[in-house]
This record gives sequence, structure tokens and C-alpha cells, in this order.
Amino acid sequence: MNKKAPIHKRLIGVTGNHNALEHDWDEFMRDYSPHGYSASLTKARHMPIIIPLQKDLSLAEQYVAHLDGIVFTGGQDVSPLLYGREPSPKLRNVYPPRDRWERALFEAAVKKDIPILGICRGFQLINILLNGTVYQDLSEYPVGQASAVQHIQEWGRMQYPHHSVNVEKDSILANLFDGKKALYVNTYHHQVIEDLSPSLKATAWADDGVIEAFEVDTRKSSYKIFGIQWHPEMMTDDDNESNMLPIFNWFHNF
Ligand SMILES: [Mn+2]
Repeated sequence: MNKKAPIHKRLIGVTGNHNALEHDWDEFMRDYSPHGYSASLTKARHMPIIIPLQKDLSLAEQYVAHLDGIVFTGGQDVSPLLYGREPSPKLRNVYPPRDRWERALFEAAVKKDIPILGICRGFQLINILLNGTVYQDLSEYPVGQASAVQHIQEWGRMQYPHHSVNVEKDSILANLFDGKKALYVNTYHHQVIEDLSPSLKATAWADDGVIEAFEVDTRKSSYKIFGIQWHPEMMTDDDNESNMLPIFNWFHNF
């Protein structure tokens, strides 16, 4: 037992998903969350708890009342109806019940003022809920002067880094990684931020300009929000050359 481990363990909610999307709430539905989230939070000495999707949105505040923080996890595309767009031909799976439930959880988390970490879909969802938009597919992203970067890694497993990101100096991310200017991250997203929410500021970019991390712009909002486009929960093994455990240590700041 590590004697340095703090006594207090924060209860961190992890948004769950359904595995049978074609059978809306049928008898074969299963609630699940990928293991990396709970494993990484536990390794960071928190107490993860998976929150199942609920139809009754009024339950969101009651769940959040118990939490010290929450992680919005990866998964389906967010429905473009949430940001006032029609579905593009390259939109993939959407799951409106999850959008509705996670919007209720997000509003409850903001109201209780607990720290909110968004990962992949969660990162895009938070931007959208705070009045940002996303390109529905990478092919719609206008690549500028920089060369294009592969954002759906075709080679290797997800514990390996695949592209680099440039880190803003004065940011949560830089603080967590001791001022590193570049991080090497995995990548598995076919959507990217178009308009960043006016409440957020970007804190990491891929070489093609794609936003890979954000946090609240403290001049405009007091929410405790940190978002990551890659999958740090798959990169927290001790021997990982790009160990992402510091991202989960963020919750210790509160
Ligand atoms: Mn990427």
C-alpha cells in the first residue's frame, strides 16, 4: 500500500453507453463503459462510478449531487440537431437518447460547479453544449498551410501515440505535464471542432491546426472544464512512453 495515497478519494462519474443502438431500450440492451476510464481514474486514486443512461432526465441532478467530478466519455457522433445543422452524408452513428441524457448531466454538473473532463465525443459534446460546432467529418475540415495529419490511426493499437500536439504554455495541460511544449497522443476521431465555444480556449493543436484540447476561458466563465480530443484513458500503463495519467490527476486540483 502506498503510504502517500491520500485518504480522501473523489467520486468521479463516468458516462455510460448502450451497446445495442439498433434496438432502442430493448431487452438485450447492456449498459457499459470502456475499461480504460475506470482503470485510469482508479490509478489516479479516484473512485470511478459508471452512470447508466436514463430516460428520466430529472435524475441527472440527483446523480450529480453525489459526485466530486465527472468524465464525459467517447462514443457516437453528437446529433447535428444539437448545433442546428442537417446531417452530412459522412455523419456516423448518432444516439439521441445519449445526447439528451448527457446534456442533462452536463447542466447539472455545471450547476453544482464540479470539475468536468471531456474525452473525444465528450470533448465535442461540451463544445457543442456551450454553443460551439463541429465538422461532421474530417473531410470537411479545410486544411490550411500545414500538412494534413491522420486523425484515425490506421496503424498500431491505441496505447501507442500516433501524432504530436503543440501545447499552449499557460494551460491546464502544460501544468499537468510540467511545461512540455509537445505531447505525443493517440487519435481516433473523424470529427473535429469547427467553431470553438466562446466560453472555451484552445490549449493544444495538431500540426494541421485541429484543436486537440481546450479549457474554460476564465475571463468568460467560471466553470471547471477540461477537454481532450485523444484517448488518454488508453495510455496510462506505467511503461507507456507517453503516459497520460496526469490528465486524470487534474481532479486532484479541486
Ligand atoms: Mn487527432
